[in-house]
Amino acid sequence: MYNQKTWRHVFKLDPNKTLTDEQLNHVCQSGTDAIVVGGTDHVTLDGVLDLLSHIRRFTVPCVLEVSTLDAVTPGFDYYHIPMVLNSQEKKWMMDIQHNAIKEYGHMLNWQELVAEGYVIMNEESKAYQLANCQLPDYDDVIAYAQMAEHLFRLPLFYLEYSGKYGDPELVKRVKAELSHTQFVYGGGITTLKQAEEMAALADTIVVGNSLYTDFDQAIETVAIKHNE
Ligand code: 1GP
Repeated sequence: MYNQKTWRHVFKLDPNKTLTDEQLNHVCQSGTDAIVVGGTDHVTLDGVLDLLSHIRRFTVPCVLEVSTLDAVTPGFDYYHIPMVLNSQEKKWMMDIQHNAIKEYGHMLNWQELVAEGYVIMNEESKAYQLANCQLPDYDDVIAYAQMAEHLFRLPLFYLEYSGKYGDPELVKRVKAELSHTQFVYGGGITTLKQAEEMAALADTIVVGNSLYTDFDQAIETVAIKHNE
């Protein structure tokens, strides 16, 4: 198994969005540490399988971020299970996961499951709206990070600004709270400069949407790894 703790740069591919085969090859061979498959809208088993079969031709580690049970399939290296800490509904923190374990627990390889403490900061994002989130202030976020590290001892804490570039000051404050829990930042990274700024503060950065809006610039963000 791969050591996720060392991952610095990750691309997230959305099964509901399209890249050409050539672009997908490029993503897989870019030198990124891993590819996460995940999305919010219209995530189907066919879409997930299409991406998986493409990515699996390469050696890059591949993770499914589980958003709907209907689109879960074997074959990924890891399965990230979001627990939305700032959702106002218990179901996004606990019940969906509980139902999944009840139904599939007998066939799961527990080593492949990784719980992510998720805090969604962009009110405009689909994930924020779907999970009926409440916008935390900075002290709230710090307390969530402390819960992830000290109370739940979660492997991952994910500060999710999906579609919006976050506040480096907050990212810095969160990082100061996390040492065992891996700190993942994602949201609005479109340029190498932004990638460098956030990678200097978080353990792992995630680049998603910009692959679909400015592919070449998105690929350039992998250069954070060469400069270290
Ligand atoms: C989304 O955190 C990731 O889940 C990346 O965000 O799509 O804004 O790059 P962007």
